[in-house]
Amino acid sequence: MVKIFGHPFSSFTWKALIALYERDVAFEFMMLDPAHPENAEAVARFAPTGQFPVLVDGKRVVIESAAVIEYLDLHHGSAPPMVPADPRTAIEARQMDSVFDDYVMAPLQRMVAAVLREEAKRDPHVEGEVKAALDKSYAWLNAWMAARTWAANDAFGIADCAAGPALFYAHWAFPFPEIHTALRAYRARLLARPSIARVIDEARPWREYFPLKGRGSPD
Ligand SMILES: N[C@@H](CCC(=O)N[C@@H](CS)C(=O)NCC(=O)O)C(=O)O
Repeated sequence: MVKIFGHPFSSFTWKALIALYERDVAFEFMMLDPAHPENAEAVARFAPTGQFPVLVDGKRVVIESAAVIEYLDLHHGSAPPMVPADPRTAIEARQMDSVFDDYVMAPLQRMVAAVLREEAKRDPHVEGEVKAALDKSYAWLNAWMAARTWAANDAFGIADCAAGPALFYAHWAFPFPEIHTALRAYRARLLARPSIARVIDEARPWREYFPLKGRGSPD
């Protein structure tokens, strides 16, 4: 059985878990928390900076959420792949996966890191820069989603696995403007998808630890 190292409240762990649930793959969850220091030690060896999720399948170790999803497509589960088999079609799936990781999750992670820093060392420019970056991403994504149900290729796939956690947390911390109706509707569709509803539910016990929790509403 594959092992997944991660934490139930971590956005990139969600991304891998959503693919596991979509493809109905059995797995053992290797919790990264103070009660399991051996798991953190393993991840520190596996990944360059100890980031997660990490998948271990026998002797094979796969790091990076997108690579984990592509590995599952090839080796586990019988559902349609999260990255289309045709490389021409796969371009849009990978493009949109990167858009959510790089232009939604990355600025949000920057903001989280900024507020976790001790007050005297905080950079006062981060909030404005993050908000400006997210405003651009939200406007672009709202236009992109205007005529779409899912983010790429008219089918649920890797881009939606990335979008679920990215848009869940981003809207919680920096709510989408009311006028972005297509983006709001897409987030609602993502939250209603059973695989995504499941990761959201599993993460409920840790909600109070979200450092940006006071700004908006998660649901
Ligand atoms: N590019 C990585 C990003 C992974 C990532 O940022 N993981 C976060 C958890 S959501 C993490 O490991 N945070 C702990 C740390 O940075 O030390 C991926 O796609 O897997």
